[in-house]
Amino acid sequence: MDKPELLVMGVLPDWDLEPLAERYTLRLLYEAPDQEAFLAQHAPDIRGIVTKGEIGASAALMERLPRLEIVACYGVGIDAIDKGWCATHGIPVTNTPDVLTEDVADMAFALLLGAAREIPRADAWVREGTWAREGSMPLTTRVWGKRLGIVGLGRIGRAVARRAEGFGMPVSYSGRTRKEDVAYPWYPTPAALAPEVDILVCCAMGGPTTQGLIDRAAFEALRPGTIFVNVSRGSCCDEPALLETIRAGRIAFAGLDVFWNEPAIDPEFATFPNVVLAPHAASGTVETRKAMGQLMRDNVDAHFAGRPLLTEVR
Ligand code: 8YV
Repeated sequence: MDKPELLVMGVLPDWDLEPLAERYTLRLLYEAPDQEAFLAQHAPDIRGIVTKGEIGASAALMERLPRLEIVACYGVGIDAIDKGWCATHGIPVTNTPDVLTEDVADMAFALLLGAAREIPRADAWVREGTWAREGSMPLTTRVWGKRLGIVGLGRIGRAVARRAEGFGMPVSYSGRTRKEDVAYPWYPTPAALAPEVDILVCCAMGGPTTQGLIDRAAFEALRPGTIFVNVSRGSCCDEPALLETIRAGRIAFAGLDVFWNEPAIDPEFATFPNVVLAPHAASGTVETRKAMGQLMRDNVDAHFAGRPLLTEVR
């Protein structure tokens, strides 16, 4: 019997491609020199899409796949997948929750510490011989014990909160609804949360409901000297307002893993010495990426074997 054909939207590690290729015919869109011609040739036979958080799948693409049965996302955020189109057409969408939660929370703290304790500067200070020439580097900013606010207390937000407790930080959060199972103070909006904290970490999910969630009012409400971290989606922020707030010095330090225009981000971000940047890499450890790949493949296998999906997005 012919192997089902999968359209692979973005680069995946060999440890995922190889086992997939044993059971499926893989059509690697990202390798096609002419994607139009590639789709014209293969679209009629594609039965599954394998995509990534930051790439997704548009209605325009899926409209071209008459035999499409499943969209499997290698990532937890499915904001770039047209879920409405999938629902209308009865196409299940799967993602990879839980397996990446702790790494993303680690990255939030890595960015927080990296920015406030100025780790990139410290590294350069040693590497470039400034230490030996000029002595100690200037003092940095304390992190532990400061008030930490979380925008979006979902799985990742809660993992950030657990770490914050270990750092002796009073935690509060904003979200659409108050969570009954936590005692942290709740604020209905980021603008209400902003003036109450020293550190603001964005962990909200992406998509139309959170676009521009941390708006100009929220950035303007931050206390001067706030540290800002984003490990969710660039779209959750009013990015011009974020840039303005950094420029004005109200945000003293920022650690950013996500941006509006990835990977061609606004070049102004790279001009700030008080901002630590990462290339949407919060889930990017070998261990977690292997677990994400396994879960993505298990979902695809379950679908084609007629078994229940493991992590379907409802
Ligand atoms: C990416 C992510 O999917 O899980 C998400 O929502 O954004 C990331 O984990 C990852 O970069 C894989 O491409």
